[in-house]
Amino acid sequence: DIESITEGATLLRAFVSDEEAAALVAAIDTVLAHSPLRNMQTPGGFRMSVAMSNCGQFGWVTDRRGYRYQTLDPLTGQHWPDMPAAFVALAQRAAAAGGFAPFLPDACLVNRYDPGARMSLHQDRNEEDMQQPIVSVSLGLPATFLFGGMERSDKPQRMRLESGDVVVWGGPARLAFHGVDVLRDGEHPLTGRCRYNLTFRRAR
Ligand code: MD5
Ligand code: FE
Repeated sequence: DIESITEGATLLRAFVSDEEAAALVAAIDTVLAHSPLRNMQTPGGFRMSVAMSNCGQFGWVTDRRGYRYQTLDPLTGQHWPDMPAAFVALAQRAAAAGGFAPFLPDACLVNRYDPGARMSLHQDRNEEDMQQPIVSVSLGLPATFLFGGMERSDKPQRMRLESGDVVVWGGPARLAFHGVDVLRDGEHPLTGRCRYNLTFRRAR
């Protein structure tokens, strides 16, 4: 089913079937075999609790020098692996359902949350064209997503995101503050003790 979160943001509950989800996790494993997960450093010197990697032409990275997109994986010195065809197809299908066709993602950030991992409130503002949406796909353990407002001080709305849920973030919601609450321990048949989130972006 399709739910509007706010203007420009659409929640597609159970958009990914169990069968498609299993294929996505297999494709994630292939991506991670080339560009492994790592806990990046923030510019302030903190280690992120979410483990990250990327696929596609550009990858999002952070280190002491700042946040940015780059074509090379700093861990391997190689290009990020190609975006699997199943990723691109899903991102385009979801963007269309959210009213943002055509969408040609050139970056996919792979986030893995282990129990205890969280993402503090932030805005995604390293992409060139803020008219392009971000498509976010949740797999595995459920999470409490924090959807804030346009000011960091706005009290966030809490939303449970489950495996197979997809959110298309565009329009005025594109620059809203958001985060993910501490992941609770659990076991999921698809992923075991973790949550994956794929975020599809148009970086350039
Ligand atoms: C996650 N990841 O669940 C989220 C999903 C990230 C990140 O936040 O930066 O890797 S993406 C959620 C998102 C993107 C753009 C705008 C908004 C939410 N929003 O307006 O709330 O790992
Ligand atoms: Fe974000």
